Amino acid sequence: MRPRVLSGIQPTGSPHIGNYLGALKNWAKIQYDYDSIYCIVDLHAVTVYQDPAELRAKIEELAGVLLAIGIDPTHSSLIVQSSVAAHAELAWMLTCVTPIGWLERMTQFKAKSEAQESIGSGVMQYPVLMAADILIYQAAIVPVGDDQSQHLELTRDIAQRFNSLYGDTFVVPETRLPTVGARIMGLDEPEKKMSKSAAGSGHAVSLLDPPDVIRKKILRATTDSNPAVDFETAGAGVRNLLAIFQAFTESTDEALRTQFSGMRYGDLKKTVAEAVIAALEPIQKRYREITAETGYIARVLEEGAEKVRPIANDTVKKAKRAMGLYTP
Ligand code: ATP
Ligand code: LTN
Repeated sequence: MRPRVLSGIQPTGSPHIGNYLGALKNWAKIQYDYDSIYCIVDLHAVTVYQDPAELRAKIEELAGVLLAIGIDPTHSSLIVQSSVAAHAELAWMLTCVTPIGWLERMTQFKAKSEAQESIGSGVMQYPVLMAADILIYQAAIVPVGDDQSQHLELTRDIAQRFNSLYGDTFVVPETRLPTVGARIMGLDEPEKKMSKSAAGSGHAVSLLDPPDVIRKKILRATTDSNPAVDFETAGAGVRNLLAIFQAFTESTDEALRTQFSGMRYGDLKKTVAEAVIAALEPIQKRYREITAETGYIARVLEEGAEKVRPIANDTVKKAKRAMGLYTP
């Protein structure tokens, strides 16, 4: 049997080029070599308040985008996390083997808990649920962006701890990062990672942004006080634009240097904007086709869930047995 791949994305905000270059592009690429399951993690989204009607709409929109970027339901299972109840069940079992200290150390937890006065305890449990998403399918490989590396390390620790307490139950998964584009930065704030939930209209390029919006956002991107590209001294903003271009066009380091060394920032931005527009055009076209077909997305999600439920239920049964929980 082919090794299994699992990854997830939250249905919050609009998926952007950081999500695409850090994770989604890889998902589409590796689905032909592995048994792949891709998950819209709505239970993770509600760790912070979401408007119910908006969340519902975002789940379908995201499913449409995932199909449009090339997730092929005849090769991969595309699922919504809450439609496979066993994720939440396994998360409880894993919660019980996870020391609180491990969760308090997570940088995402620290950032989220410092930003708000009162938070739901789900914000702390977030990485345990993520571990459940992965371990429940015995996934060997998890393709994500760099910001998820710490959560993946925690998943490995949880799997190893469970295995050593209760006997070999879970595959210990490996993180798969892209070589270029693992951490795309905000266009307006190149010190911060591009994020769906960040405020500011110039922060992220959404995968569904029309060409004139993409152009405007990239032309306004923060650079530095140099006039033109110098690979030795370029600041974070310029390095980010170069990374976006390289990841979209798959240029080699050498080709990138030849093309951009000494190029004025105005021209750099125009070149990057046109490359992004060209890469997103076929995705947007497919998105329009997919969403025009009534009922297609709902069908794909239902078939996906049906296909993976037996795998998830098997693992839960195995984990219950290992822990001595009642399994008739
Ligand atoms: P939010 O801001 O709501 O947390 P997000 O933009 O961080 O959203 P997620 O749904 O948390 O998006 O992440 C989906 C995938 O995209 C993950 O694999 C994550 O590592 C990757 N990813 C997110 N942001 C970036 C980025 N700026 N660069 C590269 N990869 C990213
Ligand atoms: N926490 C992840 C989303 C996520 C995920 C997963 C990623 C939830 N479950 C399982 C990989 C595997 C994020 O991108 N913020």
